[in-house]
Amino acid sequence: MRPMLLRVLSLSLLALVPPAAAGTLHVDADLLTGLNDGSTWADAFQGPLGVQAALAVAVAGDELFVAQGTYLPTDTGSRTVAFALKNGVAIYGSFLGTETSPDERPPFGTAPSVLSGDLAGDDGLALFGDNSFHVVTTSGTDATAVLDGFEVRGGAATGGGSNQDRGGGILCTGAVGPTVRNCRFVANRCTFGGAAGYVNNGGFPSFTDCSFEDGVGGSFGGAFDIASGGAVLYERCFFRGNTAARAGALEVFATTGVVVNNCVFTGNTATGSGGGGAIWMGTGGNTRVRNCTIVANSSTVNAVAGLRNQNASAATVVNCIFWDNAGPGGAQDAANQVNAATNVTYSIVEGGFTGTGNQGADPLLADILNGDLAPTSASPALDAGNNAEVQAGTTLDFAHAPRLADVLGVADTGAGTAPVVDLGAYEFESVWLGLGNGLAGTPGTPALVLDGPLTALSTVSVALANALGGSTAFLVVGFAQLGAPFKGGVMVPDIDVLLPFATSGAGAVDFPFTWPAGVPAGVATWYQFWVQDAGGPKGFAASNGVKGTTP
Ligand SMILES: [Ca+2]
Ligand SMILES: [Ca+2]
Ligand SMILES: [Ca+2]
Repeated sequence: MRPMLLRVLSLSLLALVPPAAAGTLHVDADLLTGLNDGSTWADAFQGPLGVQAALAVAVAGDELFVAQGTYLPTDTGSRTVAFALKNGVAIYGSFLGTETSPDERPPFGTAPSVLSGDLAGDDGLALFGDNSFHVVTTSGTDATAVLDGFEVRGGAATGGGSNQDRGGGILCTGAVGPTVRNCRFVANRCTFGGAAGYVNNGGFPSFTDCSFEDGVGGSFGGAFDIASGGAVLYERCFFRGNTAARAGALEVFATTGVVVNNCVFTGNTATGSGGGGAIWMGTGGNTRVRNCTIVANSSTVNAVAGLRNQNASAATVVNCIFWDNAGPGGAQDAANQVNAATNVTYSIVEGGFTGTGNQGADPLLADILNGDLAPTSASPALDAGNNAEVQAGTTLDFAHAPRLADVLGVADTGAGTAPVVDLGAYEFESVWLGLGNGLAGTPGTPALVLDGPLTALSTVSVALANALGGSTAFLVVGFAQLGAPFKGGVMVPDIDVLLPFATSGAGAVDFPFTWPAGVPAGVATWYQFWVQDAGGPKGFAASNGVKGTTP
């Protein structure tokens, strides 16, 4: 190719490329070689200021891939500088530094990327005078501003300027709504409210699979203080070890639309007369607390150590567990769990509580002392919730197991059609779980029950009932869950094995088989019968799906 032609070609190619094309910007705090331009892992932005260097050039559509290591907002010592989220920019952390997609990252916590406000690196128990007022700020952001996979620590909102006394971890002032996932906010502090985060004036950030730990919250909200905010969402979040005068973990003040779903609150403390060891909500609003486990929180002055509601008249609490929350002197009566003004239904409250579906019985959690708050097989929380109050779109529980699962041997005492939701953040993980999705035929909906311990060479009994008599029923077995539309219903198993059976005159199929030896623990299989039945929408009826998991 002649030089002139090459030059013309190059110019024309340049004209086709936008000046700042969307792409991936790599960051690696510990890298010492390469071009420091973010183009690849080998040429990643380097050093503790690498995230800020990448953010400075990031445009909408960009993704930041940030390797493990500790990152600071500034090296000038200025406490007012923060990591400012940007619309259209997703910041992914906790890479090993070789991956090509966020999905390839190791489990969160394996290789943490830390956004630290401890500018002098000297925190210990007392040295916070150098720390950033806020670690993360969100001015002007919507849901396209994403923070995913970071530890956010060391924010110290202890200043006297505007908002400098609130939101040590993340500040959400105004109608901002960033998306925060897989983040661990730890050891943040403030003097006014919201050690991990402060939300006001219509802010609607969402937090999914996040934890808020060891926050020192000043007056209001050891983890979060929401004041006149919007539809803030906490989904599968963990609040532990936070402290404030009012609202040990979460304060919701004069705010409409907050949803707290599938969350765990434990070891939080309110130290003032406002109480609310885990949660305080007040002054209007319609906060919905759903499927939360609120256990072993405390209040040292006010009586209410679990959830205190002061005039949040439209707030509701459903499918929750309140247990071992301790008021002054360690008292653990009903009044120490939730105050009487609160609308609580389908929940376990220690000491009992007036409301439909409520129970006062011990939830029989696995090991409260050591922090295992999942229910055990005898727990009254199993299949005892109200399906109508399961948050729309929720498919997973706190532990990422199916949120709706039927414990086959346990009576459904809650409201709704099986599978009925359990109380608390965890759905019980039985060897056999019913997953619903039956499809009615001529006699109604076929019912499938599998039983047996799923140990080596044990017997598994398979029992189909309420199918069309004298027909053919296909047992579908899968090594994964499909959950796809099929013949007017839902095919639950991914189809790996298909076995035809003749149904009895009464519409039953019963057979045992021997579970093989050598199957490791935690292996799941899915089962469902599809029955030839002209009474079904497309010539078939289906049983509920069943999931078996080896112990
Ligand atoms: Ca410090
Ligand atoms: Ca259940
Ligand atoms: Ca059941």
